[in-house]
This record gives sequence, structure tokens and C-alpha cells, in this order.
Amino acid sequence: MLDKIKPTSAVNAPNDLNAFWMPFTANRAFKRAPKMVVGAEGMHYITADGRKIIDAASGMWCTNAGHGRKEIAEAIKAQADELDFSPPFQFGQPKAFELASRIADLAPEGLDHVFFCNSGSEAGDTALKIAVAYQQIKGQGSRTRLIGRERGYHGVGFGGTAVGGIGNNRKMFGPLLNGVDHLPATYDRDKQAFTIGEPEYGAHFAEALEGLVNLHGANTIAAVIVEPMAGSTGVLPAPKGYLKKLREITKKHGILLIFDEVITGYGRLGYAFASERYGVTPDMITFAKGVTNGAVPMGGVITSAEIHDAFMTGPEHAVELAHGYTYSAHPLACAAGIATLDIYRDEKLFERAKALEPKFAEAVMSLKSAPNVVDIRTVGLTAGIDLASIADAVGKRGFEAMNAGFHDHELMLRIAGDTLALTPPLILSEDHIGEIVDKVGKVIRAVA
Ligand code: PXG
Repeated sequence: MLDKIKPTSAVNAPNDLNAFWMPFTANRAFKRAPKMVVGAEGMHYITADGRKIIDAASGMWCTNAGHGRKEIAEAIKAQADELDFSPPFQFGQPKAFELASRIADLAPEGLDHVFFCNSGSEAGDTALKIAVAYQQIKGQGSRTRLIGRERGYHGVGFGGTAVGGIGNNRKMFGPLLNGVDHLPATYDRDKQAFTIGEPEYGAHFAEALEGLVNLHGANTIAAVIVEPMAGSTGVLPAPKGYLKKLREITKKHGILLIFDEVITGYGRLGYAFASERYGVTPDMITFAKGVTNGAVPMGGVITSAEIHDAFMTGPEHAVELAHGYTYSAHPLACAAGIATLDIYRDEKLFERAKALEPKFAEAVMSLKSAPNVVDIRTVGLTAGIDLASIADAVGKRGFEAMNAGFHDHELMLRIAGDTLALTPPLILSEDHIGEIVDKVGKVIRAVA
């Protein structure tokens, strides 16, 4: 299929890049030297100038089943023909119920209900609002405080930005939400550098929650939200025992625990959800990205029966939760989601990720002695490689590495400052692992 895409035609390569204000992008640099893709299949993108580049990023942590999956495209097409749109408020369509049941089946026991939205950001804000509303319904209306974590990322809504802990994402946007606080990040390079999997050191970082409880009073705190593996900030796996400890402390104080599994969901860590890997069941899980293999926007929140049922009171004609989106459970997204979950099941992709994890980790760790590498972390089929920053130009080496990868080495990777993030589709072969690591090594040397 890739061979059939004819690059550089007027259709595939727009000649005016001015109008599109690109998200989270260095716009001027992009428009001077565009990194333009026009096609994709399996492990590869094809560029506007006809080169085939290997995708070490699953696009943006989305395409866990690889690109161009016919089964998903066909499901979307068939759905568009059959039912293009239906209102999600007060009316239903069968695939929404089917997909919700399928997702609940994959989720840890006790998490039985799915609220759909269209992105990870909406999922984060939805979970935070449900948490506050739940506390109110339970007669705990003073519990409105929300706790995130330094270096956390929960999308770009005002709620997600407020509980998020990446300074650059917050500093231009004013006071955000009132009544938010943050746990410390779980990273200590001196104690954790070059760890494969969960670091031995760092469970105690969860105890900072006791400090916040002392400071604010448990009776003011609605929920804590964390990523089981902080992805956007540059891949920080949870230390051993950290999530269990967080669960114990939240439970003890009547605080809800939300896992943001927008990245860790759908196989990234070798399980349907990271909650399963760690044997820790939160009260809510947020998801997005991999649920549709990135093919149609979709996100959602999985809640416990306890939370859902608390809302199911009052007169039957009344809306129980005044929240939702026009495109919640959009028919095309539901069709894509069902087809995606079929692929994950039939090709055993979560199991495949788990089986490949040690080989992937070992291969990536071979870059330890490459120039400027100051730490490498791996977990599941994900790795973060920290490069030393150029003095007075934090992020420049990472940015140049991403550009060198795309323009010179047929490699797509993600960056977080000077950290290179690898998170390939779960379909990759051992040969692909070798190819990716070889190319990353070349890129690291190119920006030395
Ligand atoms: N939570 C987490 C944990 C995420 O990683 C979101 C929420 C927000 O999802 P939406 O669908 O609203 O974008 C994300 C998104 C990167 C990168 O380069 C990752 C994300 C977004 C932008 C860049 O690692 N993750």
C-alpha cells in the first residue's frame, strides 16, 4: 500500500502552511522544515517526499496495533453508511453499549461503568468532576480539593492543567483551579538511574500524601490523580510499591484515587491496564488514544459501581450527572473501538508487549554509553532516554534529535525536553527493535 502513495503531488503536499496554528509545536521551525507525513502502514509512515520512516512513537502513544488496520477502517466506513451520528444525551445507539461492556470487561474487577468523551483531556476533566460530584452526593461536600503530582500530565483542560505538574504547560494560564495541590514526582536520578522496569527506590514518595492530608485536612480532599507511568514528562515508571501505598493512604482517608491510563491503557505495559500490572484498583481509570488505535478521537472514564450507583437516585425523569459531550460515544469512534479491541484480543497484542518487554529493555539499555546519555528508563514497550542539555538551551538537543531522526534517519520519536521517548506499536518484531535502537544511536551521535 505504501508503494501506491505518490508523494509530492499538490494534493499530498500543501504549499501554504500559514493558516494552521499547530498544537504543542514549534510552528516557525516546522514551517521552515516541515516534517510532513502522507501515509502509514504497519510500523511505518511515508513522508511527503516519499521516504518510509519507522514509527517508534505509535504516532503519539496511540497506534498500538500498528497503522492502516483494514479492520478498523472498514468498521468506520460501514458505520458511517449505517448511522452517521446519533445524540448521546437521552438517546442511544447499540455500539456505545457494546463498547462500554467490552471496556468494562477488560478493566479490573469492580470498575464496571464507562463514561465516554473524545480525548484524554476531556477524560481527565470528567473524572475530576465526577469525583467532586460524588463526594457531594455522599454528603461530603467539603471535599473539593484535587491532588495531582509534579511532572504529571492530564491533558490541557483547565482541570487537567491544574492537577498537571509540568511547569511549562501551566505558567501562561493564570490561576487555573482553586484548591489544587501536588504530590512530589517519583524520580531521583541518583538513586534510580538506568533502571529496567519499576525502580526499587521511591515507594516513600507516596507518603507525601499524608503530609497533604495533615496540611489541608482529609475532609477537604476529593481525589488524587496520577499516571501509573508518567509518560509525557519523559517516561517515569512507578517505583515498586508506590501505587499500593497511594491506594492504602487514599482509602484510609476517604479520598478517591484516579489512574490516568491514557498512555498506559490498552497494552502499553503488557496488560489491558497498568492497574492490573500493579495489582492496584483505583476508583476511576481514564483512557483515550489506544482505545481506537488513534483512528477516531475517543476518551473515557471507567468508574466503580460504588461511584456510578451513588448517582442513580432521585426522580427517574431527572438527569443524574449534568455532564457530557455532543460527541460522547460517537458512532464512528465506537465502531473503531470495537474493531480495535477485536484486534488486541485476536492478535494477543498485550501478551506480545509483555513477552517483548525484556528484549526491548535490553536493546534500549545498550545505548547507555552513547554520548550525553545520562539516564535510560524502560517499562513495558516504552523507554525514556535522557540526554544532557546544552548549556543555556534546555530542550534544543532533544528537538534536534527529533528533527535528525525524521529528516536524516527515517525514524519518528517523541521528545520531552531533552528526553527521547520510544513507544512503538505493540506489533513490532525483534528486528524492528534492533532497527529502532540502531537509528536512535545514530541520532544521539548526530546531536552530540
Ligand atoms: N493524560 C495523559 C497521561 C496523556 O499522556 C492526555 C491525558 C491528554 O490526552 P489528549 O487526547 O487530550 O491529548 C495525555 C496526552 C507526548 C505527548 O509527546 C503526549 C500526550 C499529549 C501530547 C504529547 O508524549 N498525551
